[in-house]
Amino acid sequence: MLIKRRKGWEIRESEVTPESVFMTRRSIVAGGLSIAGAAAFGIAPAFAAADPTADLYPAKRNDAFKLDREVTPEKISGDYNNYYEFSTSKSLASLAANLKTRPWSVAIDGLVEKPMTIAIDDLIRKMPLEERLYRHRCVEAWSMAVPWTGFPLSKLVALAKPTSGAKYVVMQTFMDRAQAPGQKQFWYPWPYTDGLTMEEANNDLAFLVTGVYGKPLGNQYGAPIRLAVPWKYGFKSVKAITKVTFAAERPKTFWEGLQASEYGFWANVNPEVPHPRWSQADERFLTTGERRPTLLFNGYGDYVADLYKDLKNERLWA
Ligand SMILES: Nc1nc2c(c(=O)[nH]1)N[C@H]1C(S)=C(S)[C@@H](COP(=O)(O)O)O[C@H]1N2
Ligand SMILES: [Mo]
Repeated sequence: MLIKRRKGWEIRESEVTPESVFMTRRSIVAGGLSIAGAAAFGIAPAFAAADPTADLYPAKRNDAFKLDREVTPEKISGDYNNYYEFSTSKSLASLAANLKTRPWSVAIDGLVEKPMTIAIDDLIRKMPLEERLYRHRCVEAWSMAVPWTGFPLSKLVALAKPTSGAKYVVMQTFMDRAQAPGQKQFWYPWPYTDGLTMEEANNDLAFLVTGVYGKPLGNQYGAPIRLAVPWKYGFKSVKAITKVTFAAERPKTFWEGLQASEYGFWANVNPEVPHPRWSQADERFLTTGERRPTLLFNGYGDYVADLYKDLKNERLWA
């Protein structure tokens, strides 16, 4: 039997969702703007139109999470990223745009009732998506504020059904040297790995992100799924997660593997504890360059301070 299948470019515009993507496709057709060029301007490249979950965005905003500043414009946050798999420079969106984010699956293993591998679109559709305005503070002192869309990490923990021996949740980024040129640099301890205690993972603030600015997540932000733990320095927020492992032991993280004296497991934001090579007293807004005093736990102490009250002997701040 002959089945007439429409080619990708034959899809009617009305079937393609977000307006910005539609606009981008048109300007590509009309103006010959390249995909890499579009990505460099922080615009979703044309093939993002194929995101199978695009209909879920924008999700309803959860108003419990308030900002004390303006949202950072997408043009700025989308062209100033840390993603060492692609580059150690910040302007890497056009490189990250090359990552194939479908098909994609997330393996859940370790100390769980039943290990599983779940296709990303099945996972996203199982979860209650919401939008949250979060601050983000990099250990390098720059900061931004963005509207993430996603779901609480605690919902993934519940899906995974960890056994009582599980004390940590470990998250790992994809590993593919052919797609991620940075991974050819063998002196980095790839794959990128970080983790949280079970209590941290179940805290309401710990958020798995699948979208931003009311659209599916752009590759430079860590598509198709990344973590956001806004009371910690940004390096804890693992991008492009392919594996979530429940473990009895504290994991060795990517940054500990590189430089344990400077980047520890806890990495909670604290203005009074300097990085060995610079002060953490201020943060610098990406939008304006304005400096402001850093807040303890990046301003999220009401949510998380209790997690640490019995951990006085731990190096909680770096
Ligand atoms: N896999 C991976 N995840 C990562 C990083 C990285 O290099 N690789 N950089 C981290 C750092 S240092 C920060 S500040 C944030 C940056 O997130 P953003 O680019 O969305 O602002 O991602 C974090 N997650
Ligand atoms: Mo960072």
